Amino acid sequence: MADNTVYRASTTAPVNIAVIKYWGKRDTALNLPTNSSLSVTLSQKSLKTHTTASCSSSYTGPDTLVLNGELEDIQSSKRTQACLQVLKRFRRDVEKKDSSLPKLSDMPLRLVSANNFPTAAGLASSAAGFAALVRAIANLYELPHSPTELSKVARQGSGSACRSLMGGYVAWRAGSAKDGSDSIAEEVASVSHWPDMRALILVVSADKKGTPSTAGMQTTVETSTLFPTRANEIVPKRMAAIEEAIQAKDFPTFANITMMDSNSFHAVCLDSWPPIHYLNDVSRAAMNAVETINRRAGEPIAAYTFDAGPNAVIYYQEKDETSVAGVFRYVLQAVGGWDGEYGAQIRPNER
Ligand code: 2P0
Repeated sequence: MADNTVYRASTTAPVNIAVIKYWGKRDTALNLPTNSSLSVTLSQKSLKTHTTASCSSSYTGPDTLVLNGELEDIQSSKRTQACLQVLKRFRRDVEKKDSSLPKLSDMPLRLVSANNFPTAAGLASSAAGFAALVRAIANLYELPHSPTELSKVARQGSGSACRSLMGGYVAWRAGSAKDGSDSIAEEVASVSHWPDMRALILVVSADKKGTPSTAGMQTTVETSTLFPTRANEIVPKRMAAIEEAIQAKDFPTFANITMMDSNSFHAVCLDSWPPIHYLNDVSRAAMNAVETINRRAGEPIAAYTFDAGPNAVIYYQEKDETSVAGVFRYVLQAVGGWDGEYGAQIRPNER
């Protein structure tokens, strides 16, 4: 008799927001970066992807993914296929070792995924998306692999996804191996190490971004004259310095490096040809507000950072909640840019 059992696993994955930005690939097929990066994983109470993976021999047809209620074309997505192939190979290895296990690796997969925030609006949706996809299938297949091993799989889906498999403060080491074996994510500090850290997300626009990251970073690598200095000289120094600041819970240093690296990333975008613009007037108003807050405080108590879109993420410490989050509500209401939907205090997240 045919076994029609449906095997199923669900998971959620958090968004991460980089303080040292990933921008540029040295290998586009494997998603190997030109420089290391470092991020903070945010609480899943506010921003997350929920994914359910199931498989059954009663399913017919190819593997499918429904994202936010719509069927995605994953057959022509090389990145998704790369992730699925590696995970199926891992499962086959497990099945070879124990022949009593069901042959899940031969069954079609059904993936259903939903974000609780705007997709592709520069809020790292691909990071949470691929991290959730890899984790859900790894759970379904009961794979014994560590988060660092799985980070290599998620990286092939979307570079920044490798950082969403861990909590707290996460470094993605660029590595140097051609096959990407040393391009991995690792936790540099847990959330409990610096429990006062907060992030304020200002959704300036929930529209899809103008220049997708993958295309944008290739343009930068190919055309920006400032980029080699950023990738080879500036970022390695900043990686070391910000890791030290995190270990020492030195917020002023953390803040200065975070803001400088965001500006450096947007500078190489502007230095690309044709130029890439992600910031808008509301973004610049947010930067000015942070500068004013820090000037009044006499030291950095807030740090802005912007990804591939105009939305601002402001890092600060809980003790400065009133001086930072309170001021933002007021300033952005005045310029008409306060959405408020995600203008909540967000804690970093433990995996
Ligand atoms: C980051 N970003 O470090 C940087 C900062 C955007 C600006 O990672 O091509 O979606 O899928 O590897 O991961 C966005 O790039 O790019 C990104 P792919 P991804 O978070």
